[in-house]
Amino acid sequence: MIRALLWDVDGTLAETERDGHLLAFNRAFAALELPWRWSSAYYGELLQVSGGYERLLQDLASRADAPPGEQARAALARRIHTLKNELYAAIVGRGELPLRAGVAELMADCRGARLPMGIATTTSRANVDALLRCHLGESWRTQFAAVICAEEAPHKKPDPEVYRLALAALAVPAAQAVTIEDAPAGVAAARAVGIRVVVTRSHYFPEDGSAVLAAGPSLGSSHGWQPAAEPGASRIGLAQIVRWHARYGWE
Ligand code: XBP
Repeated sequence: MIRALLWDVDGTLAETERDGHLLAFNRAFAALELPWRWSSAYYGELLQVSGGYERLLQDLASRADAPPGEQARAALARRIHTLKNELYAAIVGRGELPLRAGVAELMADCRGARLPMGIATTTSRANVDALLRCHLGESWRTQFAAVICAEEAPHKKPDPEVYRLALAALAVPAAQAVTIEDAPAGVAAARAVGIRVVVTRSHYFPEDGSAVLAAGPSLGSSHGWQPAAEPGASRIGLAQIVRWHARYGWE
């Protein structure tokens, strides 16, 4: 039995890394008259580091033209990161970042079944607010029983803190929750506390999920899933996730 469905945000609800954060980082560099630009391939490598601020620190540490001292680099990273998040919110606010296929429908399934939903992300709360306000409206927060972001969980994925806090807020045991994730760090964080994971592969994380409930290309299609989804279904709905969860319980 499932008693809660959790959602990761970046890459899972929308292709936020490719179509939002990367653009916003590069626009922040330009606005601050910094000569740096991140390519899509390089950003893919930087995504090994969770957290936009931490990603900036990692990049600055390898640049000969970055400020030499640790404190100066941290201050610059803070400035860039703040501006990046403003520019990200602007991209989202203009409606340029659609939800991934099947996301709105699965949320509607949960609401229809009165299944509590939670957000478990280590992105900043302002970014989550911008994205969900745009797609679910001003009162988006009321649709989620728990919303845990970087502010509550500063130890970022793969640290399990965010999932531990989400389970506590939902008051649901790990074995009765399922989370939707795209990245190995998120899968590791959820699994570390015993939450079963459905992986929707994303642009930067196209690899197969291992040791997960199911992995596939998109909630918007029943094709390409492992284990296979019910034939004939047009998308991955709550009933399919409940079936995968039940099957896992028997093995
Ligand atoms: C994704 C992240 C975030 C975003 C950028 O976390 O690592 O850092 O890339 O957001 P999750 P910030 O997969 O848990 O959603 O700049 O706010 O960190």
